[in-house]
Amino acid sequence: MRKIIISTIAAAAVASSAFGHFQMVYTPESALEKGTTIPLKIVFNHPFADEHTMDMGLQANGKIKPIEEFFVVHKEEKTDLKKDLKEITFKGNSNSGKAYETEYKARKMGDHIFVAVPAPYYEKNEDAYIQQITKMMVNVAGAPTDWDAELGLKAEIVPLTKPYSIWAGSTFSGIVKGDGKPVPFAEIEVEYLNYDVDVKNNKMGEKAHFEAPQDSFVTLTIKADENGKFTFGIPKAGWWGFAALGAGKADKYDGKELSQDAVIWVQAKEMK
Ligand SMILES: [Cu+2]
Repeated sequence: MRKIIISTIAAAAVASSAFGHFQMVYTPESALEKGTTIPLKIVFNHPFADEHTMDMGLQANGKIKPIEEFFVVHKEEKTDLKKDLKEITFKGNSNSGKAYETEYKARKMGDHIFVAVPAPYYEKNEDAYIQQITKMMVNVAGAPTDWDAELGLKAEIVPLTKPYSIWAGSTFSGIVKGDGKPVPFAEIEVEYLNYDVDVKNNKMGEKAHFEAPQDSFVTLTIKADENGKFTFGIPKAGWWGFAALGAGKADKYDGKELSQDAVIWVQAKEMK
């Protein structure tokens, strides 16, 4: 019991150092009618307020480290996509950041799970690193194949709800895992992608969709239960990001504190 109390406090300490950062792996549409080529943007920002776009892989010495891994899993087969990535500058509403893009031929029916493992990012304000291991998936033609797979990532949210078929007003559930083990009482930040993404020009739209009535609504915080499981009610259609802070075991990098987070993106649709 004592151990649990200590780890809860430790998680809270990490939370304040990594507030509202979200690694995005973005494509406009996750539930595709048929096979097609889709754009993918890998951007590290704050999706609700869009007040800061981070340079992915920024180190304490000011250098940029390239992304560590980017791959897709389809019918249990892993395909490397890192070699296809192009470096881009992505323009947010207050600054620009170093990011990546590619296109992917989502031809085969079923689920295509994208995984990005960025190099740790140095957050100067907190003198600490953040590494957000991120999952996003698309489905072609409706038949499920891989969506609930556990991929054995160092930090991972395993979905219990199909991330591409969620009605607005329903819920999303998942299990937070670190090195394959559930993370009890994991702290999870939840943010809404509050702007359109201009995939042609690699920039955020200028108009926010919703306003936060108070600061605590910008980055919502929920906690997993004792088995690492959580459920969140999705109020509106669009993309929602979940970041389980410090879910991974690694807590040091380059002689500094590291928060190794598990991120997943889900897309809800309006009933109409
Ligand atoms: Cu930031």
